[in-house]
Amino acid sequence: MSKKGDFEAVRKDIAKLMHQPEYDDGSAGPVLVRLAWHSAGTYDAETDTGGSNGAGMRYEAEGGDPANAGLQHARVFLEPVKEKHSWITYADLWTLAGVVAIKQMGGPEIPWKGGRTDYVDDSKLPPRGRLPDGAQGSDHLRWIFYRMGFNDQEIVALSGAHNLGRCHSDRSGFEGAWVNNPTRFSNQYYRLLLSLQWRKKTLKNGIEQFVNYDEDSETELMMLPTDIALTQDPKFRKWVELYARDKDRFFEDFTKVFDKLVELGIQRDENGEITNSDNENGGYHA
Ligand code: ZEM
Repeated sequence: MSKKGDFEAVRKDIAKLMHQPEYDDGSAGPVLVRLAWHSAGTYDAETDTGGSNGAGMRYEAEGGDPANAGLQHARVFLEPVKEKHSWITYADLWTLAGVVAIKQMGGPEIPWKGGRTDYVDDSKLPPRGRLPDGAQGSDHLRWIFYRMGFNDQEIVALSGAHNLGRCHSDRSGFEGAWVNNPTRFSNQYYRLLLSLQWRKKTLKNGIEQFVNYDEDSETELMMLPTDIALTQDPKFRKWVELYARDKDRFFEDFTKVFDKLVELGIQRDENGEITNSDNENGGYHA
């Protein structure tokens, strides 16, 4: 148990659980980043619903969304941290875990502020279907991410998270990793998008993805149709080209956009206190 508000202590314990020899590529990092993203990526700016506040994924309505398949692994990894630092809310823990994981995997230091609550306001529950579908193209990406308030540059910068982790046939139906070292944060994803030949492959389950087989290393890398769309749409492509050649610029832009992602729907006063968390006043502790 740490003192309430000692986020440093929590960060240390998250960093300690990163190494998972029995799990994917030996690391909990990528799935923790995906948990943070999916907890926040339900936001809808127009109705001010969804977002990381409330940690709605603990409940079936959101947690059972097929788009969230596999994220229970991330939540289970974090459970001992929650037990030890019981004062932290899940909404803070999940977003902080994403930020710590990115740093631990060699990525940038992303600013992070706490204060989210775990109170769920029924009227703000996001409907299913708000997270992107990898089988789609650029229109779909714009429709999903503009809803959250992101622009084309931000969509491409956020997609750089696909430097990390892999697809699992029993979760999304897609299969494989985007890069050779999927636990090292870098701009390799953009470089491979542009430098390799990607051909369409239909998996045994009927799902189509793009693959590149490298004879020398005998490894097959993959891209989702939405990843390939970033190279085919000229407005997206110019950012892919920039991030492929300028890693520092990618790190800088990724930092800003990931910070924006985990703050979606959260209003703070000048002291950084969240002013719109539903807690005692109106929300209920689900
Ligand atoms: Zn992902 N993502 N994502 N993503 N993602 C997967 C895995 C990971 C899309 C998508 O369909 C998928 C963002 C954006 C988008 C991560 C981070 C971020 C998988 C594989 C799919 C299918 C899931 C599986 O089978 O386990 C689509 C269509 C996106 C639209 C652009 C953004 C934004 C992210 C963070 C900023 C990460 C880290 C993973 C790897 C997870 C893991 O378990 O290894």
